[in-house]
Amino acid sequence: MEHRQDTIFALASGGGRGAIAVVRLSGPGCGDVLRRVAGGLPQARQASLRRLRAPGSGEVLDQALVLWFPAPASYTGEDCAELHLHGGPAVIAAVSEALAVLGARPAEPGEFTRRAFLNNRMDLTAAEGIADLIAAETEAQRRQALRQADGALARLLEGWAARLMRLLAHQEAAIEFADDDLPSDLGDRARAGAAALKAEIATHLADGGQGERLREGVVVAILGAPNAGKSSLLNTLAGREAAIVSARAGTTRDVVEVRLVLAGVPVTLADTAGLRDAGDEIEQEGIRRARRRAGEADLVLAVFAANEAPDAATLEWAARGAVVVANKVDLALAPAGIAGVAPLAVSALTGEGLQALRERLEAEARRLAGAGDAAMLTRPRHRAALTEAAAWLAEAEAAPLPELVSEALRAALRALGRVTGRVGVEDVLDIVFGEFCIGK
Ligand SMILES: Nc1nc2c(ncn2[C@@H]2O[C@H](COP(=O)(O)OP(=O)(O)OP(=O)(O)O)[C@@H](O)[C@H]2O)c(=O)[nH]1
Ligand SMILES: [Mg+2]
Repeated sequence: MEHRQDTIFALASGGGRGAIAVVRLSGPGCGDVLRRVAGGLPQARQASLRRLRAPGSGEVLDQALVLWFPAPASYTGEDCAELHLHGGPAVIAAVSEALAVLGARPAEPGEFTRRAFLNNRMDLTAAEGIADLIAAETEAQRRQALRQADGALARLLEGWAARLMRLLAHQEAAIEFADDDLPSDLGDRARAGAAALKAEIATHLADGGQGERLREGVVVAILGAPNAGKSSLLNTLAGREAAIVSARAGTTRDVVEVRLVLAGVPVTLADTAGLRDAGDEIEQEGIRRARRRAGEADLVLAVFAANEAPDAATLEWAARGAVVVANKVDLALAPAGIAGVAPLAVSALTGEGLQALRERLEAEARRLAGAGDAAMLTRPRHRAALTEAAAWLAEAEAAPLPELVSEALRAALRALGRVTGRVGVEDVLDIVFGEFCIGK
């Protein structure tokens, strides 16, 4: 914040060689830099082809498309510019050098977006959405990030904040202007409003963590007895021989992970050592790792061989909501039900049932992580602040004195404001005076 008078620049496109490299600038010195390096200011928001020259020597450094975005209608809200250079490392280096000579400095990570936030071009959740959009690797992640960058979460939160602000205004009015001609049930209305808002926030908190999961990816662990065909299933789902398969029980020791995209959701599929009591110390360590991985996973695939009785671990995980898979149905029929649910009958060898297994995994991925098309909480800090806001609303609802209701509503508002980065309770008086015309 202390350096906001600086003019900053950075390579905005990826590193390495490319047809085009985009260098972006922001800050009060942008216009000056353009005049000196590009021979003048181009028309605002229109691409113009310019020769870029080194200050001093006047040597031509590149022929580039130059864009000029005067404040405040720019990404950062400051004067901004873009130089679309030829994408060679020497071009980028020479132009960067020229910009530095003219007094611009390299930007710090995230500094453009930070300035956009500080200049009220976006709230914190939109800034996070942009970071997520740049990091998005799958379709559902992209959708969720774009929605957040577009302000969907901010709008939800600001809607709640506006409601809360009115409740607070009513409550304050009831306290401050008790003798005036105000409706007598203002305090009751504030409490009822707090209860309704609390319930609404609670439904968003009860989203099963979908938004966070979609950002982070879903972890699915494959667990079961030795030789059940776990590694074979991992390989078919991954479409490559990621794990060693053999007829010997106890082949897999380490956890073998592959990354898949299912229903637009990034999924880490983890194959683990077959569970049994026998085996050497290496196998036993593998089994410990298997159990730990399953314990941390979002979903467990409990696999057993259809030609053998389901093992204890399969029965246990079935009871805990695992997806139960009977493999090797080319050798025997799968049992009708385990913990009351028919297992998915598959054969990693013949391919039977694998399409159904894949579809089931896609459905589970969607259930766990959503499709990215609602305004979701995507970070623990959103959840923490909303949990706090809901707690303060509960406090407001139950508070015995008007002043305490008021204080709890203020605290709830501050908690909400932390998520968007716009903490403000000053506007309360505007509402009080605007709505009730107190004192005219
Ligand atoms: N008939 C038949 N054989 C299978 C099938 N799936 C796997 N196998 C065979 O079963 C044996 C064990 O397969 P793996 O995939 O290594 O089994 P695993 O569960 O990973 O075994 P561990 O790593 O030892 O726990 C291998 O010989 C596979 O070829 C199947 O669907 N049908
Ligand atoms: Mg294995």
